[in-house]
Amino acid sequence: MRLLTKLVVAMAFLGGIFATGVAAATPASAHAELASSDPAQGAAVDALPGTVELTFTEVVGSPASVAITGPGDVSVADGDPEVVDRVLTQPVAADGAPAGEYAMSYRVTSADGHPISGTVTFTVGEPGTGAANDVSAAGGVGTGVVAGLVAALLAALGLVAFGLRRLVPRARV
Ligand SMILES: [Cu+2]
Repeated sequence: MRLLTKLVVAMAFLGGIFATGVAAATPASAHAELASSDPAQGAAVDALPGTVELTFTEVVGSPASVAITGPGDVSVADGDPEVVDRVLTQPVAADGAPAGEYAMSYRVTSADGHPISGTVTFTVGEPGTGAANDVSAAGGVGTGVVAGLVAALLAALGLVAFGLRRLVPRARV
């Protein structure tokens, strides 16, 4: 009977961890998030494009701003961004821009009035660095949640196994 009780407690524990993980993975609010960008996060492009685009999961609006900085803190955003529906377009002063790492730091207003912001980084004119394959920052949140869930489940299973190992020899005696 004690074994059964412990198993029930273990199952409830596992269920609790699973429910917590699902709750954490569900978006807490409905405001817009960055869906994609051009250049993409971690991309390596041959040359700085004349415009950059940021596409969001929902309609966004003003106030909106984008700062694009490159090597030596050079600023290449040229004028104000244009926001149409879910897409923000920012003109870029690309002529003579140096090669290297660039960061696009955006700030837009979600349909519910909340400001949202973030940074997309990419590399200009340095092919062969392997940076094009690095999309970890864009997709990292979902992967992190899954990894956390798996780790929690493994830990819980370890506790159950530990409990069974302690119980089973006693039951055989
Ligand atoms: Cu919101």
